[in-house]
Amino acid sequence: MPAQTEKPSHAAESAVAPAQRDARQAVAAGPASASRRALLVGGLVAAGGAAVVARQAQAQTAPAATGAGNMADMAADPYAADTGGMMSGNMTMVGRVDHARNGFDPTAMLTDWDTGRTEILPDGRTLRIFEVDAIDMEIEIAPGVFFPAWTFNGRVPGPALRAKEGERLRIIFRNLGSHPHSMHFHGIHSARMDGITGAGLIGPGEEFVYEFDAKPFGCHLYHCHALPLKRHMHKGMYGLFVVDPDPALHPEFADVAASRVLGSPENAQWQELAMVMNAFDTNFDGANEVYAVNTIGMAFMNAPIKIDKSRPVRIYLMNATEFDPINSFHLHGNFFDYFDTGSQLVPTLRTVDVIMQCQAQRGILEFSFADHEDGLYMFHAHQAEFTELGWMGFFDVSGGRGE
Ligand SMILES: [Cu+2]
Repeated sequence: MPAQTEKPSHAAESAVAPAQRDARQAVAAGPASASRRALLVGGLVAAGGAAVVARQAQAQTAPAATGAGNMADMAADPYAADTGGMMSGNMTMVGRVDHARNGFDPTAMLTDWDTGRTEILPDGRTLRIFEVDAIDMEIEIAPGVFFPAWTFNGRVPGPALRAKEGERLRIIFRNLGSHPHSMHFHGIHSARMDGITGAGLIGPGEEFVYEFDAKPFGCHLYHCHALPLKRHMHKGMYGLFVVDPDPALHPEFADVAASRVLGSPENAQWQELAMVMNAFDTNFDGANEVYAVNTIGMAFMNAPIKIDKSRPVRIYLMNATEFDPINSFHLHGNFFDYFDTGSQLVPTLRTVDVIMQCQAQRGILEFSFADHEDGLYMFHAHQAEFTELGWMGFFDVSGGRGE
């Protein structure tokens, strides 16, 4: 396996956008504790033209809460800067990421389930087949901030795979990247299918077929298990793996189970969203500079998620953040029920406004805005630093179907 160090390499150096390099040099002498905040804000200032000029356009369309501050006038460390007008605007990212160039859009990812293709096995069971390729790709994670990612199917997070309890799953994995990779599924499978060395970890140009039964139902994680693990993880090699419960196997909660089966009539009333909390260490110092849901910092500030308040909301939430021990999800103006791991049909927590997830933890959130006024309802990590570095968004709640 090619050696990869945790120190910045020449390859990593060259992959960092010029603006980032300039910013890093500017803050190189500063205290380590200030570096990642300074780097990001400094980087955005150094990105210059596009980011700063775009603020004008954004201010015309962004919700009032994001009102533009004068980022260009800020010192490298925002906490050392004059705080006049810094309530929110100065801490947000300005400009827009080019989703078309990336080839994926965080908004589209919310509902873009990959259900593969199916065949019927001789015993009558469904065989569900997914195809996943590991691909090296540079992606734009914040306006003007580029990151040399390793991806599953050219997107970060990887495809949100979705199956039904009891199906046989076959995942055809091809490594088109430059390093050894694997797919390690959290769930139940044989040792031969574990995605570790000798069990489906493959080199560039190789292919492996993982096969196992879809169980238990719930909201699971898959990720690459090549070493060094934290590097492969944070490079973008993770995704949601959702197994819908089979209502026939859960007669006491058949209605609840049916509501989770993608494509069922009971499921149709729900607004289901796939959200992966993630972050990026853009200067390879072992700390993150950009935080997000579905990769793009502040994506859902720029494009609030439309919610029809007559229909309940269900979020499949996962924490794929490396380097920081925990991440969290906080909802404004509302409370939600939480199903830890999603592998049960009654909530493990009821009526909560914040849920915390450590690395690799995941679960299902359910809530409704049925009795609320229309408006923009914020959600974000409750680690304020994560919020300011990109992990913040709005639900745009309005009238309901037909209004
Ligand atoms: Cu990998």
